[in-house]
Amino acid sequence: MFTLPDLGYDYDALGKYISKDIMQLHHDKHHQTYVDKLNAAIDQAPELQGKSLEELLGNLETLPETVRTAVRNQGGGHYNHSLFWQWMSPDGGSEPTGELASALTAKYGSFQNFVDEFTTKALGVFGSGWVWLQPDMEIITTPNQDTPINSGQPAPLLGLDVWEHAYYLDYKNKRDDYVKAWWNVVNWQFVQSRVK
Ligand code: MN3
Repeated sequence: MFTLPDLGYDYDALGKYISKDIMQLHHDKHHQTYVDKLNAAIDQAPELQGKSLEELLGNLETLPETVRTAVRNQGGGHYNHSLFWQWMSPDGGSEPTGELASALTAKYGSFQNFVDEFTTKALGVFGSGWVWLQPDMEIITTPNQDTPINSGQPAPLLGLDVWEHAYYLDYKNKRDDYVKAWWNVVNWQFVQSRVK
């Protein structure tokens, strides 16, 4: 059985950047639904019980066809959101330091250039999806709840949810304002902890 992880901070902790209403809806309703539907799919394929989310998502083609799409979508949703809550913090914002800062500067010329490029990719996602910073410092996007580990890529260092449910209550259709605000809550310590 998969379970909904705690946020790790209060619903209103991200203040003016991402409201309590969004955090409650996003965590308690959207994420909970991914967990519930993932568990329902695993119930249909008992041989998958006990497998980790990484094992399931990293081997989608080996799963029974009857549950493959559900695991991809609901399991991906659970995986992505479990990380997403940790990628934000009331103490977030500012810039990374150390090895990560050096790697980003080496790749993009400056931290601001990285932010600009990530933002451009976020605004370029058509419909629902995610933007990721990968360990090789490439920025990639995936549609829906797809996640880099589906396609055998390493786990992302950082990711941003650009589904409308992540911002519509606060920002309506203005994804650009949401992405701009989100940089103020990025938990660079957690991102850095994922650098191997
Ligand atoms: Mn979401």
